[in-house]
Amino acid sequence: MEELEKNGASYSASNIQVLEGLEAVRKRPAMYIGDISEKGLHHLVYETVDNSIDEALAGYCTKIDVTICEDNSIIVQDNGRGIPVDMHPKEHRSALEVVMTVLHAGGKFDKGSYKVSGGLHGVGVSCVNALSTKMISQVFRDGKIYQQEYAKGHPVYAVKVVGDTELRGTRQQFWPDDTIFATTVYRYEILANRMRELAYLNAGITITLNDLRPDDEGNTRSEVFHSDLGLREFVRYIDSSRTHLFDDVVYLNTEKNGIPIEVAIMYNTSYSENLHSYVNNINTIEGGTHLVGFRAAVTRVLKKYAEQTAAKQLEKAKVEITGEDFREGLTAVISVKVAEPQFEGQTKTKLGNSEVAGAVNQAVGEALGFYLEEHPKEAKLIVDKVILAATARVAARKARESVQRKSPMTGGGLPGKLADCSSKDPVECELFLVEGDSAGGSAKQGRSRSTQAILPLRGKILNVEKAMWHKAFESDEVNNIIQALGIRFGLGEDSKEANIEKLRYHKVIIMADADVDGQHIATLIMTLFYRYFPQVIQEGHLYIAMPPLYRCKKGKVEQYCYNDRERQAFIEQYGDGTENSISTQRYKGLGEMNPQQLWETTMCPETRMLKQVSVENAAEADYIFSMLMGDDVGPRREFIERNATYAKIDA
Ligand code: 0RA
Repeated sequence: MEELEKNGASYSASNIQVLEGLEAVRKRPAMYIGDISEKGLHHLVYETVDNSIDEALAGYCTKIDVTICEDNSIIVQDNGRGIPVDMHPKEHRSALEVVMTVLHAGGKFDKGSYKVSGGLHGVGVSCVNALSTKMISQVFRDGKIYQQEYAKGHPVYAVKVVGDTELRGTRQQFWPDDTIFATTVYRYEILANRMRELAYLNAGITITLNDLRPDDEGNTRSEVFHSDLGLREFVRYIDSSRTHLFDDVVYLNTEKNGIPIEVAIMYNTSYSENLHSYVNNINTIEGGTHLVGFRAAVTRVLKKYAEQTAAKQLEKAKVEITGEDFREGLTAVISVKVAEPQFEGQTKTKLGNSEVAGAVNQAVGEALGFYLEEHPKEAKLIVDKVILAATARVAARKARESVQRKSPMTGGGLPGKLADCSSKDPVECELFLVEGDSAGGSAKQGRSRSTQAILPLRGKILNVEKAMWHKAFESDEVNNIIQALGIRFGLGEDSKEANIEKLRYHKVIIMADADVDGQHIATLIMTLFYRYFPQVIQEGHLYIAMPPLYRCKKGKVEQYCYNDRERQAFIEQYGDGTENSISTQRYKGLGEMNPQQLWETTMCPETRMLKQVSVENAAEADYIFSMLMGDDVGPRREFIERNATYAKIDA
C-alpha cells in the first residue's frame, strides 16, 4: 500500500472511515442534499467538485474541468493524485469502491486528514452516486486508467484497468436519477456562478466549465474561471457597478490560532453593507462567529481612528457614532477555513465555533489599523462617510418613528389602499402587490377574499439601491408595503433587522405587466426586499405572478398561453400549422383582463403559475442588483441583451 506524507497526515485507504449504507440516501434524498428540486440537482455537481477542490487545497491539483454533456450527465475531471484504488484493509475491496459506495467515506470525517472543503451537507460523492441511475469513476494513476461503474450506487463490476494513460487525476461522470429529481436539466448560469465563486475563493485553481448542449444556433459554451488574486478580485467583481470611495482593496490573508483567514474590503458610496462570508467555501448566509469578529474589529478600529483624527468634526455633528455607521457602503468578502465547523441556524449556514470570532477580530483589527495608519487620505474619506452615515441615521430614526406611530403594531391601522383578506392566519394568506390602480381594481374583484389581499402600487417605487436608508421611510409606496406586511425594521436602537415573525402573509406575490415596465417594477420591488428584508426571500415568501401573454381560440377550444412556445404548440395542434382560422388575443397588460380572467389565469392557486424568488448565489445577486439598479448603462445593457432570450421564454 502506498502512503504519502503531507502536513503530518498520512493518506491511505485505511484513513477512509466506513459509517453508513446508501439505501437511506435514496429513501430520503432531501435529508442528504437539501432538496430534490433544481437546487438539489445542482448540488450533485458541487459535491463532486468539492472533492477535487479538497485535492487542490491539499496542494496536489491545479485544474478542474466540469462538463455538462448533451444528455445532461456531468463530468468532473481533475489533475490530482487520483482516488486510491488499492485494497481497503478491512473492507476487502478497492478504496475507490468504498469512497463511491459508502456514506461519509470521503475521509472528511477523519480528523487525521485535514479536509476543509465540503458541500453544504458534506455528504460526499457516494450520495451523488446513490442518486444517479449510472455513474462511472475513472482514476488515472501510475500510467493506468482504473474504472468502475455503478447503478443507483451499486457497483456493476469490480475496479478494473481499462487502458493506459499519461494523465493523473480523477474523472467522475454521473447521470442524475429522474425518478428522484423534479428536473434533471442543468442550468449553465447556476453552475457558472458557483464555479466563478469557487475560483475566487481558491486562488490559483483553474476551473473550466463546458456546456456541450447546443443552443438554438447550434453553439456550445465554455468558460474558464481562474483568479490569481483571490478575494481581492472577488470583492472588485461584486462591487464593480458601484462607485468607490477610493480604489484600494483592504486585504489580508493570514492564519490566526491555526485558522486560515482571508478578507477583502472595499468602500463605496452606497448606503448598504454587503458582507459575503464563507466557511470552507460554503456561503454562510446566516453569518456567525466569523462575522461577529469582523464587525467588532471594523467598529473598534474605525471608532478609535475617528476619535483620534476627527474629534472636532464629531463634536460639530452632534451625533454618537455606532457600529452601523462604520459599515455603510462597505463591501467585504470574508473566507475562513475551519477544521471542524459547527453549523447552526435554520439553514445550517451560521458558523457557531466561538474561537473563530476572536481570531477574525484580531486579524482584521491588525490589518485595518495598519491600513489606516499607512493611508491617511483614504482613511479620511472613510471617516467623513461614517459621520455622514451617523447624521443620516438620526434623521432616519425620526422618520421611522413617525411611520411606526401609524403602524399596525401600535394600532394605527393598515394602509388605506390595501384590500385585506379576512383570514388572519399568515400561513394561508397571500398579498398581491399589483402594478397600477386599474389592475389593482380587477384583482380586488377577482380575488378570493378570505385569503388574498391586494395592494395596488402606483408607478415606479423607490430605487432603494440608490437611496439613502432613511429615504425609504419617506416613500409612500414603500411605507404601504411595509405596513401591509406587518414587519418593521429598526428593532433594536438602530438595528436594520426586520421582525420577520410578524409577517402577515406567507406568500407575497408581485403582479406586474409582462412588459419592460412591468419587469422594471418587479425588479425594484425585489431590490427592496433583497436589501431591506432578505429573510422574506431566504424563507421563500416572495413570488412573482405569471400572467398569460395570449388567449388562443379555435372554434370552441380556448387556451391561455404563457409564452410563445405554448402559443406555437396551440397553433400546431389546432391549426393547419399556420395562424389562419385561429384567433389570438394578446394581453399587453394586466388591465386588459377582466376580473374573472385575471383570477383564472394568474391568481387562482389551482391554475396559476408562480415563480418563487430565491437567491442561489448571494454574491452574484449582489453584483446583479447593484448593476441593474446602478448608474452604469453599459453592463446593464449587456446583461439584458444576454438574458433577453430567457426573458422571452419565461415571460
Ligand atoms: C484520498 C487520498 C488521496 C487522494 C484522494 C483522496 C483524492 C480524492 C479525490 C476526489 C476527487 N479527486 C480526488 N483526488 C484525490 C491520495 C492517495 C495517494 O496518492 O496516496
